[in-house]
Amino acid sequence: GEPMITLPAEPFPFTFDPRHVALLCIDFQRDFMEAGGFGESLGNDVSRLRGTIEPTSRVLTAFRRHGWPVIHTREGHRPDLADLFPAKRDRGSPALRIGEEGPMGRLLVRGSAGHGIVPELAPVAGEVVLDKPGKGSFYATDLETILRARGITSLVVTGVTTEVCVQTTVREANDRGFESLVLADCTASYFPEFHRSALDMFSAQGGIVGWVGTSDALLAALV
Ligand code: TIU
Repeated sequence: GEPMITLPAEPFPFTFDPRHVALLCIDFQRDFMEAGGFGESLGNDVSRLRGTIEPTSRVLTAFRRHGWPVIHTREGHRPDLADLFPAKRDRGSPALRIGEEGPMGRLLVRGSAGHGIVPELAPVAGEVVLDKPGKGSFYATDLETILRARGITSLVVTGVTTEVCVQTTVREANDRGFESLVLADCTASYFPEFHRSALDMFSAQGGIVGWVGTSDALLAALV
């Protein structure tokens, strides 16, 4: 069989079995990354996230070349908003609330243009696309079932934003026994200091939540 793969990471090298790895692409949606979406409605500078697209695209290409599983998540709600807690709708005094009509359609509503994944990182046939109502990717989804059904034990994690949906997901994964390598350059926050702190929180205390690495280190280990 294929040998194990090891690459440099914090707090120590990350080793995974290529037969049991998946790439997680968390919420690379236009609503978070483009002007006129939900992220901007909260007062954020969405341009801060766009540097993730190029390195994540290279990692996606590598996973596709190897035929390894790719899972895309999207944060969003049913058109009738039946799965939207009032507290989530009302918090943050957004200029536009979830479900209201914006330049890219209804904010964070499944099926609207803004809810879609940015074209550069669009899913291809055979890849899982997972809709989730919360910040974590395990809450109220079948992600754990999908991973266990495929025997996946290791996750390479990319996505936005680092301290919100990425952090929640990686903590949820850790508690379920999955080992996560978070790629620092394939994740980003509207707040650079939160990005750095979240990454430090993953790898501190001997890797209490997971590992942190870079796309370059991963791609170098895959050749
Ligand atoms: N606001 C923010 O930083 N993030 C989110 O609301 N969702 C995700 O992180 N996907």
